[in-house]
Amino acid sequence: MSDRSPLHNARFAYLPKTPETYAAPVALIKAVPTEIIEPSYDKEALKKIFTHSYGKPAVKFVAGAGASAPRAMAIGVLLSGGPAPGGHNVIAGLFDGLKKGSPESRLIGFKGGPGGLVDDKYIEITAELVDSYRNTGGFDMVGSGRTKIETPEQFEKALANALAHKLDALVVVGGDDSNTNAALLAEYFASHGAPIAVVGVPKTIDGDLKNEWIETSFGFDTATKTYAELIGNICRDAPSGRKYWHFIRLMGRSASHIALECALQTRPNVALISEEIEEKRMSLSQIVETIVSSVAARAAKGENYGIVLIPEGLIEFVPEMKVLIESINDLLAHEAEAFKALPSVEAQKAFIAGRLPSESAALFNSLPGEISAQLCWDRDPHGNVQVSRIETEKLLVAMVRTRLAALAAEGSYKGKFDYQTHFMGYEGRCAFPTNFDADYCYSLGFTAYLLALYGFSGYIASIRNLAAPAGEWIPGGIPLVSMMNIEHRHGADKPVIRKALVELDGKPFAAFAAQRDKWALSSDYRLPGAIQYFGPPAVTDMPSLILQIERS
Ligand code: FBP
Repeated sequence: MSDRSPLHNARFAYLPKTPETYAAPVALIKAVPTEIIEPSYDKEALKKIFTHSYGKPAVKFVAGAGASAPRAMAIGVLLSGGPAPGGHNVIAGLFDGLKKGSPESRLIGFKGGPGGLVDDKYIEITAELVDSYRNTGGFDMVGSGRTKIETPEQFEKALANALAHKLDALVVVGGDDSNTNAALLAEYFASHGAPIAVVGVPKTIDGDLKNEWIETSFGFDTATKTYAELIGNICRDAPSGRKYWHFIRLMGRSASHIALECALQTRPNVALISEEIEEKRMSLSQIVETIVSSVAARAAKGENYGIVLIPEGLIEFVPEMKVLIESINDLLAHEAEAFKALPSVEAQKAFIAGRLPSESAALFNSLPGEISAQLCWDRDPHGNVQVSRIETEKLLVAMVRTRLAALAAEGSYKGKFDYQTHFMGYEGRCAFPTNFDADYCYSLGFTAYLLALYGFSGYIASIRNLAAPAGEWIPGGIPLVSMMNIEHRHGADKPVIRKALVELDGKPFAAFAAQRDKWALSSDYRLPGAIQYFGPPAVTDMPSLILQIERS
């Protein structure tokens, strides 16, 4: 790509800010073990599975003479799952750390995610390659994939390939499922006496890989700022044209952090939060009623326009839909062959409907045809329904229209309802990382290198104090097993990293809940504008509102 945009070229020159400690030579950065952190759930079961990784301490990196002299190392890195802005900077930070430790060190990139490790598809990562990706979005330097390493053969091949490359460490950049894989690989390598550290890096735009130690996953900042800019623009279009309600579905496979952040950024008339809907056991009709009451109240003021934000994962949090989806998942898992052999979508829908319990069948048959078809589409390799392909915004529009027509017939609604639907997801996953994500990712990569150098296997890189300037960030790592619990997946109990959902008693949700009734009627939207990369830090470097509120 020679004809690059001026911004693209300018981003190459950006020097990520890092914790102050990282300015020192590697030999003057030491690892200090701190407290033992245990998982919050299923301790006994996890202790039995992770005999090599359980009960280890957190670690932080501080200035001081290190115990391990930096040496020439070989590290493998792979990017896993959906792209998130900043992935290339993780590789840049890891590469620079390795070379700073010893110019003889090597970095191998496994192509296309975990599948690349199993099938031994790799590239040698050179300085020239890294330089052509610094501070840019995307995962295309080595590619990504969603292969789950689960069969004994896959584990054997992963180990054999890591040994053949004489790796000292493997760095897995991924979300909850991929880091679960990293924890299992670390345990497998250790139980086979292989001296290869496996280190995770917290990635996902969904923001659901977090806890006290992982303050945010990388990519969330850039993705939400990208969506918030677009939503802000629509918020300006709505009162300009005064004729549409905009139903905007936002990515986030399960948790509603993206929808919540965008709501805080833009102040829409309605923002649905899946976790609240589940907790209150709200039915689809009750959700529709929430939207309709804002539509009707605004129509009474002559404002036949507005903004509704819908988290992508909503559908799985509505109790009756959750039961339906689980029943379909079971059916598809057990009757996959018969289902796949059917000649048409209509035949597939009839097959499903005929085998569902009666209440779920009635709901399934009442859904608009395209939604019931989307619910039958293939699951991802981790068994999840692909919510990014289910057009919940269209389902809600159809139900809102029906309800408004009924109210109009009764004479209690006199407005005019017209709409536009939007889905925002892929637009934000490969954007040029914000300064925050560029800095954070580079520092995560460097931290992953230090964890590898000191042999902290089964750890995930952690950087704390993120609401402060980068120089004050606190780098370190925590054992992956401390984030795990046991969940029932594909008919069996499995150790997995627990997804961090929106906490309804947390400060960000409280900040939203305190304002939303006002926003339902108001047209005083907040306009975040486009991401800025150059300029005053108050404009360029502020982290997400959720992070700021949580750490305030
Ligand atoms: P990760 O959990 O791997 O980060 O991916 C998250 C995500 O971006 C979700 O928000 C979305 O539902 C999903 O990926 C879409 O996946 P795909 O890229 O396979 O369409």
